Amino acid sequence: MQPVATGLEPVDQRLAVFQSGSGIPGAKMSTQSTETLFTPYKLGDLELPNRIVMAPLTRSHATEDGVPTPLMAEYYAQRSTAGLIISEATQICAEGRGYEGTPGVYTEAQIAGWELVTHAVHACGGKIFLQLWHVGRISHTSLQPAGQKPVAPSAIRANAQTFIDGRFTSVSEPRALRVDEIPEIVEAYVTATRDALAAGFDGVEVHAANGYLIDQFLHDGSNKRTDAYGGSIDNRARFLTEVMQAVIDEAGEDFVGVRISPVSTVNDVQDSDPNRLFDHVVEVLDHLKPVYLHVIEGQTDGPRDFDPSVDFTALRRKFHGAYMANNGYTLALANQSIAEGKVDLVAFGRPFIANPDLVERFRVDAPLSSFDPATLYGGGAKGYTDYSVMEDVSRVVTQSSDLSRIDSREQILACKR
Ligand code: 8OZ
Repeated sequence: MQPVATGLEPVDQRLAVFQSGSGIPGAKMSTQSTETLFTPYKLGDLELPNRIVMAPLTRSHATEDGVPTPLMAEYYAQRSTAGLIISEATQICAEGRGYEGTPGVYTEAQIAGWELVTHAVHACGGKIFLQLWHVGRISHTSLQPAGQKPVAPSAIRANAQTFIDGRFTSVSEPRALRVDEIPEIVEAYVTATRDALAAGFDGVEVHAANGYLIDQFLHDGSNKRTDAYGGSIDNRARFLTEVMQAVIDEAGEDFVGVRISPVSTVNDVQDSDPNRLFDHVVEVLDHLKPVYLHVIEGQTDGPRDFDPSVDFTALRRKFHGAYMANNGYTLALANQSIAEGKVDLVAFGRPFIANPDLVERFRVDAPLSSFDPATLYGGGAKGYTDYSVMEDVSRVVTQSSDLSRIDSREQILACKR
């Protein structure tokens, strides 16, 4: 007899490592509340029904022109039970593009495409922020306007790769931005914010993590400038500060979040003193008062204890707004961290790929499905909008004569919650 394909594979082994213990060295265990991932949360003006955030996930399903498609609207709507969705990283201008298939928010067609997404998510009762992105040097001349060099704080090529024509390719050597070009980029963040809000987003998140442009300015390995944007930590944080101030001036502080990755070395960023750098960055951000601080704890998509010299609990105490934690959280660790008051919101990335109903699965502590790495980037509906929800599984299991999956489009139209 053939085994019945339930669509429910074992819980992702990667996550099991973090199942026990707080994972944060030196964390206090004393103040314990009864709050959990399912305790509603007031984020600025928004009433979030739960603390489960869908983290930004690059899936490369936009058109060649960076236009979000109806399939993308379906994908996000399927995941709208998250307390908040943060969109995949979205380039704010043509020079900010570093990969094939990533969306933009700088043409009318792109903005109209995003409107489909926000309408679908809102129709299903969800909330969604747009992640604003400029890749800086993590790009290739073939992806840049007129085949130009990508721009960066300094003309230092990253030891990193991008994805072009279905293959990994080394990124190109960038050129250093002239100081008079920087205000234009800040202005592009402002325009993108305005257009995002016009497209119906509930807010925006500034991507200052993972070795992209803002992070390249922050780190002394990639920023060798001798002007007001390089040298001291204060100077290296100037670009982030200007972008945040301008975006907050446009949207209002309740509608702006920011994502950082203090110890991650992804995309070849290094710093001689990450502790001092991010102490300062968090102090600056606290002063600017974005509604949340989204922190990738540890190495991006890697171990949480990658660099134990940075104490995330201490970093969290410096920021007085909402603290959104990310990276390798399980249901147990998330609930424990919320109860201990260490975090307010928890962003889950990869678990949302194969579990569109992650919120429901967490509610009943159901096993999680694993995603297919072959369909992580690009392609069509397969491995994107066709992952099972729990009802599908119970239907498959209870009506063994009918093994077909419920059409996911049907699920969205019904907006089962
Ligand atoms: C994976 C592939 C391409 C880009 C990030 C925007 O790391 C990304 C990204 C992730 O923040």
